[in-house]
This record gives sequence, C-alpha cells and structure tokens, in this order.
Amino acid sequence: MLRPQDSSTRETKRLDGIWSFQLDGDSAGREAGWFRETLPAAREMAVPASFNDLTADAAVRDYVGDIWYQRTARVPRGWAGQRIVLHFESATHRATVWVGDHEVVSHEGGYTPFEADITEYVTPGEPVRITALVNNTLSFQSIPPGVIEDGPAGQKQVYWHDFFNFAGIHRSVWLAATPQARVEDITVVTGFEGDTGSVEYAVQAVDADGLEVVVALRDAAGREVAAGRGAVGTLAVADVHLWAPGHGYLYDLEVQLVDDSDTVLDSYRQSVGVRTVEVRGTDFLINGDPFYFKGFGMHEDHSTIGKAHSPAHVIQDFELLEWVGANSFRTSHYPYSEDVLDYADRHGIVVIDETAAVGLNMGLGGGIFGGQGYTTFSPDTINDASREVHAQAIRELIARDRNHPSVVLWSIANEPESDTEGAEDYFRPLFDLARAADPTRPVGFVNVMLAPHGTCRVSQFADVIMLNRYYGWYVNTGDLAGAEVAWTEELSGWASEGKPIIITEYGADTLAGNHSLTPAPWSEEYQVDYLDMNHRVFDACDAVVGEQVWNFADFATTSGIMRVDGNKKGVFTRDRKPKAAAFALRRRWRKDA
Ligand code: GCB
Repeated sequence: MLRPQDSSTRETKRLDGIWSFQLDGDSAGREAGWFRETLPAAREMAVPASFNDLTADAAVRDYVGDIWYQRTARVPRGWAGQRIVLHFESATHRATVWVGDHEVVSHEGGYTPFEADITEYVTPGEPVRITALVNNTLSFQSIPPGVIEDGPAGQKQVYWHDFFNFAGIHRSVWLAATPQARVEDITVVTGFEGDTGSVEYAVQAVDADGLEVVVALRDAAGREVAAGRGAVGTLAVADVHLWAPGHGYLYDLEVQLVDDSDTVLDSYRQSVGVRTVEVRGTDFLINGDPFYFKGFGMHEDHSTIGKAHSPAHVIQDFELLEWVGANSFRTSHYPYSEDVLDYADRHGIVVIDETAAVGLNMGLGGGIFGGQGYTTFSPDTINDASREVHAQAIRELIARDRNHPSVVLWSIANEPESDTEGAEDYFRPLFDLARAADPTRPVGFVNVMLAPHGTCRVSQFADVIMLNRYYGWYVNTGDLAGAEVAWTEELSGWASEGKPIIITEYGADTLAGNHSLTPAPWSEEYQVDYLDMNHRVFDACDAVVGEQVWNFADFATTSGIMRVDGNKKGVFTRDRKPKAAAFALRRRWRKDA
C-alpha cells in the first residue's frame, strides 16, 4: 500500500473536519444498520482528534466500546474512469468502514493505515456516505492489551501501559484517485561505496501487463542523477550526498509506469535518503560512523486533541528537539503519524520506530494500573492469537516505514515480561519475522527493570540492548548516591554482552515550578541532579551508545495514585514549557549552546 499522493496521474481529497459521531454502548448500531442512513442520535466530532477530551462529559472521556463516525463527501467529478480509494491513516484501535451500504474494510490496530478500493460503490460527481465503526476496547488479543474487569459499579477497562487510552480517528482520512494500472508498492534499500551511492529499488505494479517501470532519481536541486528501467534494479549515484544525522538530505525517486510509446500511465514519487545502518560490536554505525543517540521517548499527546496528529504541534516539538540538542527519539509506544517520519527524514533526526506492543507485562506496576493477578503469557491471556495480532502489527509497521531513512532501528515491544520461558517462546518468532520483513535494520525490544541483567531471556534475540531504568526514582528513590552504585553495577553486566546499549528511558517525575534546596524528588532541581547522575553512569560505560530521557513532555495517563494530572517526567510541560532539566540537557547535548 502506498500513501495517497498528488502526482501527474493521481489526486487526493482530504476528508478532515467535522464528522457525525455517536457512541454505541450497547453495540446495537451494526445490527440496526446505522451505516444505511444518518446516525440516529448524532453529535458532532472533529477528525482528526481523540474524542475523549472534546466534550464536557466524563462518560465520553472514559467511554469504551463501539464509536460511530459518519460524513458524506462528494467524489470529484474529474475522477471518472479512475480507481477510487478510501484511505485511513489510522483509527484507534480498530475499525470497520462502510461506503454507502457496503462494508468495504476492517482493520485491527490503532496506529497503522488501511484502505479500500471503493470504485464500484461511488459515482464521480455524486456524494457518498462514509461510515466508520471505530472500537477502542482493549483485550488480551489486542496490541496494546487490556482487559475489561467487573467492578462494583459495572465494567471497567484496565490496561498495563502508562498513557491514557485516547481513541478515535487520529489522523487524516483521504479519498484518492489512482489509475487502474498502477504502482502499488515501492521498496528502496540504499548503500554507498566511496563516493558512489546505490539505490536498490523494487516496484510492485498492478494491472500492468505490457507496461514497463521507469525510474528517475533526482537530487535535491531537481537534477536527474540516475535512471533505470524494470521493476527491480540498482541505481548508481555518483558523488553521492549522504543522508546523515543532522543532515536530512533527500533524493526524489520518481517511479512511472509507461506503455510502449512511453506514455506515462502512473507516476509516484518516493523520497530516498542514502545511508547505511550497522551494528558492529558495541557500536551503532550510521554511514560507518559511530552514532550516539541523544533525545527522548516521546508521545503523540496534547491537551484537547489527545493523540491526534497536528502539523502545528509537530513543528513545535521538532523545534524544541533542535533547541535542546536532541538528535533522535523513539516513537514510544506506537507508530507515529507518517508526517512525523517525513519531518525526521527531512531534518536528519534519527528514529527508533516502535510497535504498539506496550504493556505485555501483567506484573508491571504492582497493580497500580489495575488488573492484578494475571499471568502474562498463558492460553487465557497473551496467547498465540495475541502473537498473531502482534506479528501483523510488526509487518504493518515495517511495510509502512521501511523507506524512511530516519528509521534506523525497530523496537518490537516496550517492557514486555521477558524473564520467563513463555516470553522467550513468544518473542523468538517475532524477531525472526521482523528480520525477514527488513533485513537491513537492527531489531530490538525495550527491556524492563523487572528483568535485570542475567534474568532477561529475550535480549539474546536483539541486535541492540534497549534499557528503561529508573534508579533514583522507582528504586533508590531520592538516594542518588545509592542509585549511582546500583545502576553502574547493573549496566556493567549488560556491557559484558558485547552489544550496543541504548538507555531508552530514564526519568523522574517533576512538578514544574516545584523547587528544593536539597535533592527532593518531584522538584526541578532533583530532575537535573537525577539526569546528571545517570549521565555519569553512561559516560563511564563504553557500550552505551545512546540516552533518551523519559519523557520529552508531560503526558496524560489513566488516573491512579502514582499519577497527578498525568505523568510528569517531561523535560517540558504538557504545553511545552521548559523545566530546568531542559536547560541542563541543552548544556550537555549542544556544545555550541
Ligand atoms: C516505563 C514505561 C513508560 C512509563 C514510564 C514511567 O518504563 O515504558 O511508558 O510512562 O516507565 O514513567 O513510569
């Protein structure tokens, strides 16, 4: 699947705006055929947005179940004779879509795109009713998992991840026109030898009998630097301009389908950054040079819009990343909007790309998230069916993001249980699958403190060790001297594995404006001291190739006794004001500042 795009042969129409919206707590709408007419008791809702924070109603905020979205859209009259597609960039956590009375697609997973060919159900120039039944329930067979528990006052959704279960249509919805004979997929793999770059490409075309694939690679100034014919091939790029951290140089690969008189039947453009990624010993190499990750675990999280994509917020977040001197981030804990990766590509920001497999760990949080007493991996909880959903999430992530030069490492899960035989059995095939889907990038997962060095049975499969550690916060709370000793000792154990180590989380909750002369947890000064302590530990360990603070900004979570108005480990507040730690990080990360 390729993203909708305007080209000489393709057109798009974005369907964002106000949609009709109705919660369906009894799941009655499907049976009653709500997609056949206007929703019976609709209110209005913004798309893209999480619906949760847009009303003044607690029942909406915490709603779990079926959610209907509907609108009509006029199919452009100029699209007659074209193939017409309805494309959702995401719908959280699953959706079924009707066009008119026809069910056209269902999709599981809240953060990857899906689409349907709706040509036969629409008439160019005429309006069409589009209805999406979104569902946000988490179960042991969803990624991320959750469970509905019986409470004293009815059922309640619990889950084991530490961010609010925002849901809805979080990214753009598109109508798109493509030719029937079309480019359906493109894969590029890049390399270089001396000054000569290579762009291996593979194009999948559909309904293209008798047509030929023609490709042209242009540099950033628009000059053609290489060209080729055929569905697969390798282009040589003389005097190659590499994509590198801090330097998001992109070429443009135009892929065309042409007939024997060279008439162009389809054209699609794919940006290409020429770079290599390799793990060698304890080094993480980009273009053969050791790379040190500086940055954050982030969230797509804002007041009002929740987990929706918003270009303004993306610009602001990347401006702050640059200001603080970050060169990278992790898409904790789900695939972010494709626009975010495009921005990272253009600006040379390095990305660890993560699936939504977070909270596969029923021992986590000692029950603070609710849901106590479950076994993580068992026939009744996380089981073979869950693994198949997880496998599909990995396939979809890699299919969507493999052409982004910014993405250098796949993270297939965050903090799963990893110290049991069940975990080892569960993860082995998922690592194999990720490697088969993309042999060009390292694969890892993020290890939790509950599975310290010597006990983890999953890190053997990983190319890179990714650790989330909270010495000085969840353990040795307030005791930074004790934390430093304990942390140094554990890290030296991991360093003996001979793999690069990225500290993917370390952080301390900090209430902006709370100050203390003595190192008191929750104060801005403690957050700074805590980071300094961690940095001493990292700087003393050669195998550490990266530090990503938890978190870039404060974010919304489920309510609980450990969370005051959300998670406060941000270096920026939720509305992106700097805490003292932001200035401290800037001093460490930006030698020029
Ligand atoms: C973690 C999780 C992250 C949490 C964080 C915390 O280890 O990966 O999702 O938000 O700890 O603040 O507790």
